[in-house]
Amino acid sequence: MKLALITGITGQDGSYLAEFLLQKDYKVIGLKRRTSTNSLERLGQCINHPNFLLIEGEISDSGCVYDIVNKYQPDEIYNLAAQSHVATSFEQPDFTFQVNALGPLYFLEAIRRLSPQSKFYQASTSEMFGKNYTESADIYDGKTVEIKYQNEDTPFEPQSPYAIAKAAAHNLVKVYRNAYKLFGCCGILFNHESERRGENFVTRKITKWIAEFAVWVDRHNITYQDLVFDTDEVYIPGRVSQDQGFQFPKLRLGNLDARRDWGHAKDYVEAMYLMMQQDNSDDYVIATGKTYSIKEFLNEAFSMIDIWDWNQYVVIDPKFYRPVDVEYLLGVPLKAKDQLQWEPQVTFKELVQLMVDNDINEAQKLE
Ligand code: NAP
Ligand code: G4F
Repeated sequence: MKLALITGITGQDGSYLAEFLLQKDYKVIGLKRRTSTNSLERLGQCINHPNFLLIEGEISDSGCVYDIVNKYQPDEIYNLAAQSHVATSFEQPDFTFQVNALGPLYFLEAIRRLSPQSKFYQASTSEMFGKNYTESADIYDGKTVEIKYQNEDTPFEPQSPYAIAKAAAHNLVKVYRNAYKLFGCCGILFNHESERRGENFVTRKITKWIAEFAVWVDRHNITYQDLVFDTDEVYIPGRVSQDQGFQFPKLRLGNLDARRDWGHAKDYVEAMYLMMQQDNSDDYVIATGKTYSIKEFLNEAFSMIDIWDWNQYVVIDPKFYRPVDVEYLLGVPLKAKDQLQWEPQVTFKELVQLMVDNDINEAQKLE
């Protein structure tokens, strides 16, 4: 039985990867940091599994990382723990760097010194490309069409403390791979979402708002045509506007023009596993090959509750703009397709539908 250590076990990817590896008959050790409240919501399917062990640890504490690697000598280490919110990294750059860059370094050192047979996976990110992309031209219907994309050969030009820290970790893995012949691979994953996505990432923020709004409309037995629009709220006319029950705050967002390549997290954790089963370690872009703007995500998500013009439900709030943003991401995962036989299964439309349906179910359970 193979032993895998997963850091970031309480996160979106950690929980899906743990389920995936348990199904493959691994023994899985999940590392969580100490928190004062329970953060095990995503681990419902693992927590009582006989081959699952939850341990406590902090990846920005070198001694802690050394002890864990030394004690368990895992066959595979998946380092998914991170301060993963790009906007937060502008507010907390020091903390972000400690967790996202030094954390992986401590694992690499621990492996080199204490457990050199352990394979290491690092959660790299498309954010490392920053504002950079590769351009090529193709002929379609006799016309020249410009294509902009990122793949393993596109140089990084990171635009945030988050991306700089991730790029540092990415390069460290390369150095340890070359210098010490460790098995260290990096998945350059483009955005991936799910029903378990954190609620302050844009997709989940949108689907959760839509679900709660749809349930609110339903509970008041009204139609969208009955509603009145204020600057910040939507409300039911003829009712006392100060009464919270009859008004609903609009959805507040920042930059709607940025484009992302969004896939489903379940597909992406399978790619992590496949990278670790190769004879030689390498880096792979994991993406869908399609890009959509936040506006297009809004179109799709609002259409699922039969709203075709969402403009009057959304407020642009400068608070959600970043000092600099990554405007364009479209990954070409050809290397993963050729070498790992990996392809994404869930389409953009299916992803949005899964998230909206899940959030409507959740909202209906609320009082
Ligand atoms: P997530 O849901 O935010 O999960 C992050 C995990 O890291 C959580 O379990 C968190 O614990 C843990 N963590 C944070 N700081 C820690 C620390 N100091 N010590 C130990 N654990 C710590 O992120 P995700 O979406 O699953 O992403 C997984 C990894 O992939 C991250 O490294 C992220 O940067 C990277 N990535 C994500 C995407 C994406 O689109 N999802 C794309 C590319 C790369 P708490 O629950 O206690 O906060
Ligand atoms: O959902 P986001 O916060 O994801 P972002 O910044 O792309 O980062 C995610 O994907 C990365 C992979 O490329 C991961 F490495 C990272 O860990 C994380 O999982 O923002 C997406 C876009 C941005 O352009 C942002 O400016 O949505 C825009 N946006 C507009 N309004 C918003 C909002 N983002 C958030 N979080 N909240 C808003 O209200």
